[in-house]
Amino acid sequence: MEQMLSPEAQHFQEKIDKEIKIEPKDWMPEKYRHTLIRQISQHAHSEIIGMLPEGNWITRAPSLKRKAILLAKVQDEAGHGLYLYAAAETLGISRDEMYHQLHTGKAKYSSIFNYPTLTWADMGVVGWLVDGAAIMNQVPLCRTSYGPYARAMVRICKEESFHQRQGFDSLLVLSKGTPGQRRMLQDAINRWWWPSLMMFGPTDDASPNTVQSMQWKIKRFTNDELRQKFVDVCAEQVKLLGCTLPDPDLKWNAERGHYDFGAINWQEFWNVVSGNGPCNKERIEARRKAWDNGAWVREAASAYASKQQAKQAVAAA
Ligand code: BYC
Repeated sequence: MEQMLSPEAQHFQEKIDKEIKIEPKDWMPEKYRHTLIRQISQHAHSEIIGMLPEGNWITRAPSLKRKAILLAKVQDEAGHGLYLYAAAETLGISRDEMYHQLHTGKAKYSSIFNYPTLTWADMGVVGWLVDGAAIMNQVPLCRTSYGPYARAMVRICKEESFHQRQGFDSLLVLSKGTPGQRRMLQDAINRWWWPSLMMFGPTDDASPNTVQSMQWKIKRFTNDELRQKFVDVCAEQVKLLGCTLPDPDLKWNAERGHYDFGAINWQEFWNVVSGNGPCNKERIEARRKAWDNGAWVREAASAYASKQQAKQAVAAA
């Protein structure tokens, strides 16, 4: 039997169906608010944690040009985190609470950032595959039903596209380099390929949130649909690098009009998501340390703000 919706819930779903954006002061089901806070805050945390594996290479980039590009990219990720935290705040959660959830392990962030960046080739591969997967997932989010999230995503996607292009550009250079550089490139692809596929989340039949999020148009494509698009694109792009993807089952399927690909190790995925990946502890420790070391800045800023307020109150009296 179809569930009866309250008049507000009915009006809400009609707006979604007509592609009218939901704005912060509009009525929304509590579960919609909760799902958005979960997804947007996890997305913000991923951007901020994502700075760590890349920051690892700023001091070791092979030229001034590559260092400047990497520095700018890492700064962009901080900006993305800030737009997203601001979008989540419009739903009634404070930034301090979101940070607390991250630092105590209550909130997730993308599994991908729990893998180490071992060589310079990893920086290019992260740009190509990780930013590439991020764009595949995030371009549809520019049309997500919640206005502040959709608007934040427009700018983020422009910057992510640039990141992806610079990653591929640096790999093209390596691909024309010495045999050692080509080996380093293939090794980085081998290590990042499968974790990149895991970024899209569990398969649709194992994804508890997809059906409702599609109905609310928070998500515009399912995890498996986006993963397949990503495989199709990468299977062609890798040829330009003269490299291969580490999947013996990767094969064009003319009937489906898509590449078939091998089985993903979901045990590894859940292991990483539940806190036991190669770098989970190191990542959270780095964020906690940054939070603690920044305490004096937060205290000084709020002391300054109270002083200014007091001054203004005296002037107004
Ligand atoms: N890692 O029901 P599901 C980036 C969790 S890119 C960790 O399918 P949903 C960047 C999921 O949260 C990366 N956890 O969930 C790129 C859920 O747990 P809870 C960030 C994952 O939300 C380059 C459970 O598994 N991008 O930031 O419908 C440089 C069941 O999953 C993962 C975004 O966040 C994962 N890979 O779909 C720098 C994009 N996958 O919360 C930075 C926005 C799933 O129920 N997010 N889980 O306990 C989304 O599009 C969706 O949230 C997802 C998951 C497709 C990721």
